[in-house]
Amino acid sequence: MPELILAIGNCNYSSWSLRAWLAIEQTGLPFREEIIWFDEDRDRRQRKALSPTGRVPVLLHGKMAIWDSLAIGEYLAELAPEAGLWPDDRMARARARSLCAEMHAGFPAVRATLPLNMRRRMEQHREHGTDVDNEVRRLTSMWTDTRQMFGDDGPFLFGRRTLADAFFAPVASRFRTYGISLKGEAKKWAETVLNLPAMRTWAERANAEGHPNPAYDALLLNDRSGTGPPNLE
Ligand SMILES: N[C@@H](CCC(=O)N[C@@H](CS)C(=O)NCC(=O)O)C(=O)O
Repeated sequence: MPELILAIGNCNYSSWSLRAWLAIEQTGLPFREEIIWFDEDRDRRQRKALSPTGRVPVLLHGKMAIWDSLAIGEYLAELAPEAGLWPDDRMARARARSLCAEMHAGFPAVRATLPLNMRRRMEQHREHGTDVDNEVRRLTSMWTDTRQMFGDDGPFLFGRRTLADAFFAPVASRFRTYGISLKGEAKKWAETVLNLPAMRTWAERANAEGHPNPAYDALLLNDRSGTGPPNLE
């Protein structure tokens, strides 16, 4: 099989890279990483050379480029069916796909207001606004309902670990960063995912990698004056 290469951005800021990385890590397949630092590639030149959208993540496999986290997840699920990236049960699988699709297409307020910043924590409490609050309610109720309906066999959304956990893992990290507290099943799930060895590894890398983005870091200081590069969700 040709080598798998996953191009990603900064561990600290790139939530979509984290989703694809968790998925490929779950497959156990050997892969190589190509890191493209956002601050060193402001005009997207390196990313455009690899990815038709100029965005990461992109998975390179032989002559193929597979871009966009959802397509990457589907490709990896086909490449390594034994890894169980999707649940085995058809109804559970349909629900997992709905959840991933909703995450992929939705939650604009959380994405815009609470960007991933794994190594930082809010310095003082602040209200995030109605749109964020509504999305937080939707996220926590979907995690809770899914755990209650499908979570009997383990601590993840569908019991054992699937792509759905990878898709929401960056949200659990955002909630920790921005001081959004959780209860019950949602809290237990978030703790499970944040303590996954793979998540800890990614967080350690985020701590060590440098390449700070002052505009994003300023959001943690209640200073909203900075403007970050586009779409660093
Ligand atoms: N829908 C894409 C989103 C990819 C995306 O927006 N990636 C961000 C980093 S997390 C990016 O490359 N931003 C840089 C840019 O837009 O120039 C996916 O699911 O992979």
